[in-house]
Amino acid sequence: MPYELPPLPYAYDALEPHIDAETMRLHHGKHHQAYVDNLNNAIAGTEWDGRPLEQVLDNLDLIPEDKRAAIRNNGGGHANHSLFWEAMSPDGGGAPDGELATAIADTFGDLDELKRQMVDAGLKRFGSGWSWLAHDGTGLVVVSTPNQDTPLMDGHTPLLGIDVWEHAYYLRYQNRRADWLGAFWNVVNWPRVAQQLAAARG
Ligand code: MN3
Repeated sequence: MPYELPPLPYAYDALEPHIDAETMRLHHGKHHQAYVDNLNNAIAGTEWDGRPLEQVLDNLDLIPEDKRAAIRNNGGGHANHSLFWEAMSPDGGGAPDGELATAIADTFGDLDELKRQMVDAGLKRFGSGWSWLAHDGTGLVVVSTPNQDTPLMDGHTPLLGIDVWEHAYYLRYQNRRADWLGAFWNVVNWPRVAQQLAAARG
């Protein structure tokens, strides 16, 4: 069973004006599709074909060396974008509640400090990568990863990732990554982030 591009859970123009429809169309339909296709091509014929992606990405050292880089980059790309689409919503923004709000307050003091740390992590990521809120097994952490690396590769649970590849923002924001990182909070889907936290805590 090959990996598949998940349908976008809203229309391409649903996140306007914060993310433009053309960016969404290319990002989902071309970039993410390419990660899926390249992952399927790389993993075909290995014992890892069809395994849960989280399991593959947490065991990269066991992948045949000639396939490892392609599976790392494209498997990571598939996992990262699958969560990214769900972690945004046309009804997003605002503030989290419940256990997620409590965890953020306990770890960061308040939501503004979490945002500040994630924006900072995204701005400091040289080149392409992601800014993350993750659960490391004991609590919440903000980290950034290069390329399509994911906290899954460290056995951690990604709760929320912001894509800072230029393809995520360049059409609307050009070189202004800080503007993209600021606008993102208008579409963040906190209930979906809370689901990830609940899963991480088992
Ligand atoms: Mn991307």
